Amino acid sequence: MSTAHLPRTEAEQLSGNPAQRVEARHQQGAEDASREVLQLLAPDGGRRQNSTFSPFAEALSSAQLRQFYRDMALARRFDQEATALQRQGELAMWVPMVGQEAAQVGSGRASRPEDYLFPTYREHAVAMTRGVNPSQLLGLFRGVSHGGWDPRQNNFHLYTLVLAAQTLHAVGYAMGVQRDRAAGLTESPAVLAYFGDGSSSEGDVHESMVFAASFQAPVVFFCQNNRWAISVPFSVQSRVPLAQRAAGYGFPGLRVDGNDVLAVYAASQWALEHARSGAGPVLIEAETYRLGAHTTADDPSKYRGSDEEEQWRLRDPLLRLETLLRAEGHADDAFFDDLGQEGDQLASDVRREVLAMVNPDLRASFANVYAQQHPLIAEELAWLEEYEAGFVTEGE
Ligand SMILES: Cc1ncc(C[n+]2csc(CCOP(=O)(O)OP(=O)(O)O)c2C)c(N)n1
Repeated sequence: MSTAHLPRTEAEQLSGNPAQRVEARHQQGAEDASREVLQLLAPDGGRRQNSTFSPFAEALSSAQLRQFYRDMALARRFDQEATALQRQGELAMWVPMVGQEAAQVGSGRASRPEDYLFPTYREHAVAMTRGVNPSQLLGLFRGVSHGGWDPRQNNFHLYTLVLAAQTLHAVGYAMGVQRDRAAGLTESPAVLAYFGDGSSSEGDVHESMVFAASFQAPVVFFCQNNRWAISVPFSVQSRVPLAQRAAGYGFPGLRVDGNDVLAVYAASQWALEHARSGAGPVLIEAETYRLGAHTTADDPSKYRGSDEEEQWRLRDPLLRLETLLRAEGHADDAFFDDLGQEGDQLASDVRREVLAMVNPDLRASFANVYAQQHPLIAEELAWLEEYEAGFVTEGE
């Protein structure tokens, strides 16, 4: 049927372009919902009040506030060094997280040592709050390791490159925790699963949320909405803020200013306590921004404007915490100067440790496939050895 003679609505008459009308509706919706974003530390460095969440932030000591800043500053310095290493050909690729420090440090610091965290591949600052040596994060990107650290040492799982797969692992783990608790084997750990706005479109996220809700699993889904899934903007991933999706599964969703470390910490503490208490899952959407490229193989100027980046630079999570620390007298120039030196020392340690990494013995991979000897593996190993013996070595 042709629509040429159908009566046009008032909105259609105002704007002949359907795409523009949809975009206008989205923007209106986003503006309305933005009033509900939890913020406890405004971009100007001033505190904001919220009856539920402020108590978590107000309980923080001077030392803890300084620790948050230190975590963010060292993670940023580490990230810059890793980018430099990649540019010098020492890493095959790097996944920068500059801009997302508050979302990562606030949530990481809210977790307890007994909690178990499942990252994607950009959670370097979270890893550092859990005590993972930053150099170990680089083995994967240098190509000398399939992982780089022992997840059980810090209850921080290996990076997952298959988007959203770890949300299923996290829920399975949380269901295991639930059973351990029922059997009196553990106290009450919670599970934290990280994923991005693009990953929210994966079926795995939907399945994991259905299972988590059905089984009341003690898991917190933590989405860093950094606005871009490589070159695809958030507006393509969802018609509503992601936090609103939680209602459809039947658990709470919190929408948080992801560049506000106090709000992220408070929301994460609240959510982890909720999960630990047996009340079931929570979804946190931390609204933040990836200031750099998706990876060092990507050029964001091809798909987004520098004006957008500039707007987000004004919301830098480090600057606003620095303003608070100085205004409330928690830190002075000496603190920031010392931290600068500590960052340079960290960067030089990381560089030294990365350059000293040795290539793994390929044979070790064959030893880890099955718990016991398997004829197929033995056959493949024999083939490899014969193949390598076929090369003439230098000097022969
Ligand atoms: C299952 C799967 N599909 C596609 C990809 C390719 N891919 C890698 S990163 C990425 C975008 C991810 O965006 P988001 O989840 O928002 O996380 P971000 O990288 O922005 O932190 C895509 C599509 C992948 N790694 N895994």
